[in-house]
Amino acid sequence: MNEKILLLGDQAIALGALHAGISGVYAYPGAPSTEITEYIQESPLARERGVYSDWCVNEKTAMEAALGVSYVGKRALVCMKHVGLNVAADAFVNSAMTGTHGGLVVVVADDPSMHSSQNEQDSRFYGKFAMIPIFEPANQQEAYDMVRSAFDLSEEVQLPVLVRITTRMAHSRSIIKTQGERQQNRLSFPEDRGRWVLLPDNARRRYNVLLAQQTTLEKIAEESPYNEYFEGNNKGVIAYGIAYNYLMEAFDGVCNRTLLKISQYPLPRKQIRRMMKTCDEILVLEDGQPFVEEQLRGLLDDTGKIRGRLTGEIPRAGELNPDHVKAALGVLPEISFECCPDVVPRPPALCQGCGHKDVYEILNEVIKSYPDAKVFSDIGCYTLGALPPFRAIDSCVDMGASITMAKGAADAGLFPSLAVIGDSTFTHSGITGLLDAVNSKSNITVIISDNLTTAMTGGQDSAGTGKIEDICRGIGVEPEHIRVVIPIQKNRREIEKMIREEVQFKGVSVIIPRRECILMLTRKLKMEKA
Ligand SMILES: Cc1ncc(C[n+]2csc(CCOP(=O)(O)OP(=O)(O)O)c2C)c(N)n1
Repeated sequence: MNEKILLLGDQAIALGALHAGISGVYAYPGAPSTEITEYIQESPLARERGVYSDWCVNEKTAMEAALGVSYVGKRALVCMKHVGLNVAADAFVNSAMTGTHGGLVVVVADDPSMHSSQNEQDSRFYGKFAMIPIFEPANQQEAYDMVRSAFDLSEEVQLPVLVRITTRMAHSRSIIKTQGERQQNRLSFPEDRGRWVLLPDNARRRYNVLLAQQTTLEKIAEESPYNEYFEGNNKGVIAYGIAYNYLMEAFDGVCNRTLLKISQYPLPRKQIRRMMKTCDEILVLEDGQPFVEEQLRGLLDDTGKIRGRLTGEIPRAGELNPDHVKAALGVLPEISFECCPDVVPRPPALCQGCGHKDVYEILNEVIKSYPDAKVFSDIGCYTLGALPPFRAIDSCVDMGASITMAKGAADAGLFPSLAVIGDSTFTHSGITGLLDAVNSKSNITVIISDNLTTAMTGGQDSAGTGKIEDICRGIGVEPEHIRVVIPIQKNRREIEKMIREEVQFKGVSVIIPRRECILMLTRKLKMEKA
């Protein structure tokens, strides 16, 4: 049934995947990708069709589970934010070596300008690195359509396909015209067993297959309906993904320059060569890093024709926006997308009634007695402990790094060396670091600030709920040094004493202040009342 629905880019991808006949979505939350999985989790169609959609412990487990689905012939969608692909990278790159059986599509949402991220890395590098096809939608309709095309291509070439989007695509809405609903695949098994066992002999054979496939993939991209060439004057523009949308906006849909719209990679070399021959200057518009611009310029850039982020026409860092495109084309903006200068920026803050606040107040009190104390922390709501009034943490690098950095610093002689990590981050990547610390008897005090949810990304279930003490015990933390407490002002003295005792203990200790996230609690009470 063809319908017209208003959807976010993320939701368009979710619906596209459901209509393309997925059997499961595998994901760990992270802005701006979270809404894809949430849409599937709330979809009556997904429920009716028994589509699997629980949150995974991290992006790597998500990627591997999806590869398992593909192995048995069914279609799987994997979703994550860009930094999640660093976590999933081992499985992701090697899935190009095994190849796929059922369709496997990996959606990665990049966050240029770092609206809610630690960096602005561009996932297209990973797609090229793994040598798999990449799709990059120019608008929400393409996002919807492309997911099906990506599943089709994945099944045709037996490779995973990367769909790369950026924040603006993920989080803006447009009307989508849907296609019909396709059935899920039946269970079936790959014929070539060897390709799934990446022993060196098999891996070498598979790598040659992957290399040989590159010509086919380029040919497919060359003929793709998502890549289009429009004849114009001797000034050329190549626009990738959402940049094409901004370009059309700049010219009200009518542009007299020679245009190349690219939404499918590997790069269609013939079309680019054609533009190189006919145009004196080529402006490269891409949201993210100068991934293509760098390839086109080459190391020597002796043509001087290629313009973009590297030559200053577009700012080197940050999200691309319609203003940048207009400025680069010499078109004056009518409305500006820059922030209104009169709006005073408000730094984010921990909520009133948040348990993390009590933890930091008490921790700061203890730390006053230790001038050398360092608190390595992690990613979650509790990262806001870096800001005033707390200024309680010294680091936030990548998920799980709190425990391992504290271990390294303690190994190097720091005392006291503390870590503060959230419950979801602990199960995502903290567990293995804690095992390292236990094995080497490092002298660290770990605070797992447990609010029973993944609050930062909107309150998804946290994989460790009800299991954290058992996990710590299982890893080998001494039971008398795993201490649970409720972080409320009434318990302030008790918690302070507890932290002091555990700091003095020479070895690994874990303190678990546990109190439900105030937002989740309020939401739950409201629902109960309703
Ligand atoms: C590799 C990676 N995946 C996902 C994210 C997005 N993200 C940021 S914090 C967070 C989890 C926070 O949950 P928790 O540790 O329980 O802390 P809380 O926010 O509940 O205080 C997630 C999923 C990220 N920054 N990096």
